[in-house]
Amino acid sequence: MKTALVLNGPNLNLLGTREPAVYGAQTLADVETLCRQACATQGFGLDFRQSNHEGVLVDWIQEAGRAYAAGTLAGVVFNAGAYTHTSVALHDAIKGSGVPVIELHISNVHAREPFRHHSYLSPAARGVILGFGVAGYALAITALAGVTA
Ligand code: CA2
Repeated sequence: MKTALVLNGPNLNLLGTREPAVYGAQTLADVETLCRQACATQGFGLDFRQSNHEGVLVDWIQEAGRAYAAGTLAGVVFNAGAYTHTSVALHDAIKGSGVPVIELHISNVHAREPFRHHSYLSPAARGVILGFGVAGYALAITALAGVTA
């Protein structure tokens, strides 16, 4: 059974505690449950992680590249949070890893402040899903099932 790695970046540990109008009322634990169900449907195991630290996220993408090359990982669903809009390091990590990454955003970043309109991740990502609330995580896992090398 292959694994889907779901990575969450800075402040996503606060999901469900503030800004429900933007991000909804579900917590990150709820999102993990939703992802587990979507993975079961696709025949994937789930590895679900969150970090507030850019370097940790870089390490996890590099680790994902090794697991993908070994054939144990289907790919990565990545909500990089605000690092989406700032991080050349995450762009480079995704490109260098060779692992298919689906960029995911809960909100429609293009309908928000201009500083959220640019993503350093999108050019390195296999695809992007945004604006569907936390349901987007399940959509991204379904999309991973259709991703081939
Ligand atoms: O829409 C998304 O998923 C974002 O990646 C969320 C990031 C934001 O910086 C991106 O522009 C879009 C922010 C995540 C912070 O989440 C919070 C949730 C509840 C309370 C406070 C922050």
